[in-house]
Amino acid sequence: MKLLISQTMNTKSIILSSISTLVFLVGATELLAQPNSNRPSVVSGSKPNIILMMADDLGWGDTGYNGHPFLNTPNLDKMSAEGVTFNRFYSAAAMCSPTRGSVYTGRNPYRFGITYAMKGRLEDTEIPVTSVVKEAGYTTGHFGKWHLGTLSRIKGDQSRWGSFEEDPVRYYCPPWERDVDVSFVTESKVPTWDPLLHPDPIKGDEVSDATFVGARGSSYGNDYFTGEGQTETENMDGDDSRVIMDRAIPFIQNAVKEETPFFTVIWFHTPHSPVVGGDEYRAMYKDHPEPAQHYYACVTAMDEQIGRLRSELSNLGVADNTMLWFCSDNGPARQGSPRHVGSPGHLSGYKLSIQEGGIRVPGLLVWPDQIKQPITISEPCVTSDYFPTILSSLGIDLPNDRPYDGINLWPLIQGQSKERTKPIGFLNKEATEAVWMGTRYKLLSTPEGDQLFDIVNDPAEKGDLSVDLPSITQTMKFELNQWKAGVLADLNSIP
Ligand SMILES: [Ca+2]
Repeated sequence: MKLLISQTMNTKSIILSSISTLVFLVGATELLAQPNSNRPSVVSGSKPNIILMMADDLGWGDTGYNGHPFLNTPNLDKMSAEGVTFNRFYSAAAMCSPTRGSVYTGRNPYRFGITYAMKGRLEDTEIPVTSVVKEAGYTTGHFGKWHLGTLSRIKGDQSRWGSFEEDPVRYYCPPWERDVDVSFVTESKVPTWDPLLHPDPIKGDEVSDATFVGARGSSYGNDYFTGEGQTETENMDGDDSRVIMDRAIPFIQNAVKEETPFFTVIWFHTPHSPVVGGDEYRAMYKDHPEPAQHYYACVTAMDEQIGRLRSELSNLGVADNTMLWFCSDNGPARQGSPRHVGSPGHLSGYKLSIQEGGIRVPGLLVWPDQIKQPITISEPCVTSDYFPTILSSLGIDLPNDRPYDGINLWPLIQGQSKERTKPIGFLNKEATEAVWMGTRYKLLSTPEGDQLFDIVNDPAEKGDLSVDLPSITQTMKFELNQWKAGVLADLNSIP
């Protein structure tokens, strides 16, 4: 089959053919298309709607269904009770932008230069999932955080730092130039309550958070864009998750009205800093310290909007034929603010660490047409898997001109496969630390040496087995080094 993907920004158009453009790279077998038997049966019928939701810095332990003692997340709990709960769902990185890049591309973010926040962009040479589904007849929308490039070319705009501030033209990459039909997006973080305005100063916040310096009620400095030079200012009060959902739902309603399958990305800012909770939600946690109330309040407010979305899908009669995914982009933040009280649950480490607490996050899927009863999957799965899994569900072969780090998850979900077919590689901010994640063992490689953990029986990474199990350690180290060399070669090839 042929898949024609036209890039709107540059003149480049990529024609992919499963025969003519097969390029043999390192690990070419991983480029082969998934057999048809690994697809859900829906591919022969109507096209399912697709919604990808993601929280920002929500920890593995920050949901009721994962055992939080008092945080109210009834709608996430309901998704867990009805669909697939991924016990070992990983963000591709321990921080924001890289994970987001993996969702759009199915590839490790180092392959295309998004190695940190405000660094890199969704390069023209990447194939965004939006381009693929648009080619398949979908209408596409992105609502909330973007973080995959600048949204304006103006220096000094949008509270930037790093590469985005140094060269906003080089990193200009808005969703409307990546086959997103309807955008309502911010370049980076905003307060989780009254998103356009500076909140009250947060006592104890580190002064290094420059975007916090501003009088209460003054402009926070980040805008919601709907197109080039177009920003929205109306209906921006209160809970930011509501503000986002107020745009996502009309997009879905319109798609249903026009009988067009929809692909919707909803990336909440919650519970990333500035963490601000509304009074009515804070009242639910009045027995807790004031800084913590804000965190729990904004998470519960986000959960409420997820419930609102599910009700709307039911009202529109499309809930059964919609796959609705949820995850977080990295583990909970613990630095910078007394309001950062997120929980990694029983795991060690936090955001920015490639210990489990920094990368293992809540992972959920409901799709009533295909998933009739609750399932728990304990194999490792990762945000890079969305791309191949979505393509498989539409009957589209993976492009075969580049390596993909993600795999098609349907065989695991449908019980045809009991084990993940290949390990997952992770790199930290400077690629000084790396992880090779297998089904049972996790190799953690740092400048101090290599550690091997039985991650099934020791999820808190307390007992290093590298001395006791030298053969497994050496094999995993060899595979990790091979993978890392390929990824860094891709990184170094970016102009
Ligand atoms: Ca994040």
